[in-house]
This record gives sequence, structure tokens and C-alpha cells, in this order.
Amino acid sequence: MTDPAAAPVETREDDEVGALRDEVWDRLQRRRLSSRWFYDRRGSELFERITRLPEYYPTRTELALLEAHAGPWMQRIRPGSVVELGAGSARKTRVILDALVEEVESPVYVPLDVSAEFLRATAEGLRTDYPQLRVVPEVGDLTRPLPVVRHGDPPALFALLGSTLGNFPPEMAIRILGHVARAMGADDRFLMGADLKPGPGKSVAELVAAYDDAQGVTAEFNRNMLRVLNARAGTDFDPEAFAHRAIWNEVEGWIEMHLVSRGGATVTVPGRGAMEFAPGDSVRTEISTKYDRATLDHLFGEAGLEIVEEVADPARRYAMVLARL
Ligand code: AVJ
Repeated sequence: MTDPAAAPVETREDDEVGALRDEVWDRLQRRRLSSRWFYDRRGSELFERITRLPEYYPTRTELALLEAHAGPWMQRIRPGSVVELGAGSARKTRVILDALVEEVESPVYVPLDVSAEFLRATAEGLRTDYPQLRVVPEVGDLTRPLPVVRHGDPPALFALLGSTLGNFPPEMAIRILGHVARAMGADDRFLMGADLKPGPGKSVAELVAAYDDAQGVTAEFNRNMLRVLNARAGTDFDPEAFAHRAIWNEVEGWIEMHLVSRGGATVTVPGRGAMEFAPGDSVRTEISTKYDRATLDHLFGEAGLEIVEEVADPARRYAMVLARL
């Protein structure tokens, strides 16, 4: 009698790894990997370093906009809860929460993230620093309908910071905005950060440099995806065989990051096959869409949302918009 549990671990492919290998193999044929594979522990640390680079203006510009406007926004909206979608940078969250607890009696903070572990750590720290705040973490994924999160008194302020929406092509972006809209009531508001297209105060060179810094941190971040896939999917990428490239795609209105095979490479996806890269062949790892008011109005409109306020830095590098149903 054979005991299935006695099968050697190495030869078993659980459903999760199997699905990942299928997706990686499929995406490698199409030369487009998924930007969600950047973020293991090292990837998150590299992104944190990116946000402090002199070239990477989005984070500090958004932080400055929040510092200037969070107070007045909270005063006007007086939200009983703030629902942060993809709860990210603690620095930004704290600017929002400082303004919230200043204006509202007993507010609720609802960080929504894919990682339950990340949420637990975040909630812990915030409860200590903001005793007057109720913290109710929710596990959720932007690309799926949002869990019904109704905590505290209405209205709720939903927030999606960091120009996260830009990682998604327009159809998916509209779907995500639709998920937010379906979770909103008439008095609720939605605050979103949006990186802007090049213009009079923002050159293409400046934009591209934000994704191709002099210290090579973004290059390491990009190559880290291959390490993540080696660890999770059992692929055998040599990260050093690939060079980082960032391109402004004027037609699509987005930055593309690629990994370019330097001298040719072969990668094996266990149980799926081997893929050849000729010298100079590249695989796209990320898109980061840049917006203007017209494209934002269009995307929001398609999702049933209306932008009611927009603020930006003087050079118009980065904007934040407030929207309602
Ligand atoms: C976290 C998606 C907003 O697109 O600017 C930074 C990720 N990629 N440098 C962005 C990123 C390369 C970032 N987002």
C-alpha cells in the first residue's frame, strides 16, 4: 500500500506553484512578466530605497501635496473612516491620520492589503501611536471586488496613493476604479495620487530618470523579479545576464521597464519547458502609466466616478484628485 503523503516533497507541485509556473511560462512567451512579482522582502526594501532616490520625485511630491491639503480635506469631508487601498508607505499614512484624528472624534482606519502579515504589523504600530483611532485591517485585492468595508460613521474616505493605478492597463484600471465606486456611497469620497505626463514643467528625460537612476537601485529592483521567480517558481534565471531598461512609450502614455538579455540566455520553467533569449531580446516587467486630466476624467467616468478637485505641484509632475459617485 502506498501512502501518498510519503511522496518526496521535491517532486510534488502544489496547486499554487503549478498555477504560477503556468502563468510564468505563458507570460514568457508573450515577453511580459507581471509587476506583482517585484515584491518579496528584498523587492519591498529596494522599492523603499527607490522612494528616497533624488530622481524618484513621485513619493516626495505626493507627500508634500498631502502635507499641504490633508488638513483642509479632512475639515471639509469629516470622514468617519479612511479606507486605504493597498496600505503602503507609513510616512504618507501618518500625514493622513494626523489630519484625521485632528478633525474627527473617534475615527476608523481601514488598511486594505493582500498581505495579512503586513497588515498585522501595520495595525500594531498605529494602535500604539494613535490611541484615539480604531484600526480595522481588511485583507483584499484591488483587482477583485472590494470586501464590504463599512466601519465608523459615514462618510468614508477611500484612498489609493502612490499612483498605484498606473501599473494597470486602462481596462484593468477602469475595473479597479469600478470596484472602488461600487463600495462607495453618495457622500463618500475617493482620493487618488496620479503621476502626470511630461509637460512644460516636466521633461521626458526627468521622467525616464525616475525609472533609471544613477545608483542603479531601480535596475536591481527590476532584476529582483527574476530572483523572486527563481525562489517561487523554481526557474533558473541568471539575473546578471539581464540589463535594466526604462522607456517612455509616448503612444500608450506609460513608462515601460524591460529586462534585456545581454549575451543571450536560456531559462527553464520546471515541467513547462525552456525558453531562449537571443542577445538583445527583452521581456517587459512593468508599465507605469502617466496621466493628464483628460485621461483621468475618462477613466473615472467609465467607472461611474466624477473628479471634483485636483491639486498638483507647481511643475505639474504629480497630481492628487478627489472624486465622488
Ligand atoms: C509603486 C507602481 C507606483 O510605477 O512608479 C518604481 C513602482 N517601478 N520604480 C511606479 C516603480 C519602478 C512604482 N509604483
